Amino acid sequence: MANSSRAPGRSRRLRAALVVSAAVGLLATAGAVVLPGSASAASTLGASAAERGRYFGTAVAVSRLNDSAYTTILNREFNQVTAENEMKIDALQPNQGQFNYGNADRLVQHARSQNMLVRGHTLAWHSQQPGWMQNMSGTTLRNAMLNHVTQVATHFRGQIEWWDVVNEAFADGGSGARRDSNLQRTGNDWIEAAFRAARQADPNADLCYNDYNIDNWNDAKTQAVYRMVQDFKSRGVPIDCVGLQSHFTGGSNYPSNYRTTLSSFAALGVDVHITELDIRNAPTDAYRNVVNDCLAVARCKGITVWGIRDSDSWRSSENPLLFNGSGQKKPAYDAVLTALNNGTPPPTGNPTTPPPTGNPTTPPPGGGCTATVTPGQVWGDRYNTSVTVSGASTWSVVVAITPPQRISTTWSGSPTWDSSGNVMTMRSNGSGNTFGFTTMMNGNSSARPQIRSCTAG
Ligand code: 9MR
Repeated sequence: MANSSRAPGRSRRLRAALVVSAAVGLLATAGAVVLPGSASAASTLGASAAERGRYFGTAVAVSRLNDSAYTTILNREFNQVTAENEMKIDALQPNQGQFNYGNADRLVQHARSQNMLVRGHTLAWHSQQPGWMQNMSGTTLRNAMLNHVTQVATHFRGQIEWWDVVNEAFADGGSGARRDSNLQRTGNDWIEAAFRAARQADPNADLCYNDYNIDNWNDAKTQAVYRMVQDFKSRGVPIDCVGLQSHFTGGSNYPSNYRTTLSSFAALGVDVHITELDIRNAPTDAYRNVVNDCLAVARCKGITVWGIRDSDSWRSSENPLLFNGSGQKKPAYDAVLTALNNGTPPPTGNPTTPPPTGNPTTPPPGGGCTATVTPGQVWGDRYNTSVTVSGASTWSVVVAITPPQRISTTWSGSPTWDSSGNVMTMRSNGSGNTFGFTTMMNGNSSARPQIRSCTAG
């Protein structure tokens, strides 16, 4: 997440609520209400990931949104999307100074309508540059790149959870060097310049460096990216996350030290994301391992597969995805869902005994319902709470949080917030009479949520 210079803004809280609404929608679809901290078996990838504080997403080709079989799976299973090509430089600025946001905006609209989070991909890259940019060099190119970063991040401000600010800037092989490119030739500081411009344009988006073949901890390329992130953190360059593309296709396999790689990056103080996962022939073991590795690392925020059906894949002949060309779930799908469902929330600290139930319920006179708090699981940095309403089938419950604690995730209700972000009104949404939420302690481990009111109707 953000470094200390960033205010946890309203848009971030709204996006947190989006994660949850996605889970709610998915749970509602599945006809299940899942209590936090309890054994559960969500029936979709997104719902199961959300229960574990993660997202499960996919790359989307906007043209396929017209394919109802595709969109049905997308909307049912996933709570995060990445534009496969529509937010790349050539798509967004085909002619210098002429921006074309149509397809990208369509995806963002679709995501918002489905309460999905959006990963922006990608602001600066040596590939898929429009012709006019390919022909540039030196200061002219540097300025054009920074202008692109600024314009695009500004256009999407408030709608993008994470930006892949820079993509694939390191060379393959054993050199550990930067990849040669027109951008690299503008000076070694082009990457940090791009991150600074992105932060300025959209202070609430998390900013990621994204690359492939950085999965094996022993690879020179992995080590080189690690050293760059370490350097950025030490000098205050605004970087929040590292994306491991994890294309285990075309010759690169899932490495047994993958979890070490995830946790080593995380130990630098950045989140990690698995951003473009696909695995040749979709072996169940490798897919299961990736999920288990992510769940084992607290800062692994989620997994994005690079397409929905095998027929949608950039490497369709390798059948690397979770659904076959007919849209049916493959064994790898079942392996992933089971691994998610079996996963416990990440070990961010020693689980502690939940505080006594107490009696935090305060139904106001005439409210027409009663809200009863049940404390849930507690970790080092956060805890779950569930609230059960009795006496009404439609209701709104007002919950107050003591700052600096903050609710990061909710489920099985529709939340709105007051301007301070400390008071949440949760309304029933057809998911049953129990809703839940996760509260980040932010240094205050003793305060617990207070129910202010329960109102029927
Ligand atoms: O899947 C994308 C494919 O449709 C494009 O033709 C290709 C062009 O470079 O990019 C593919 O996506 C890439 C992603 O943007 C960055 N990491 C590697 C992905 C697979 O090539």
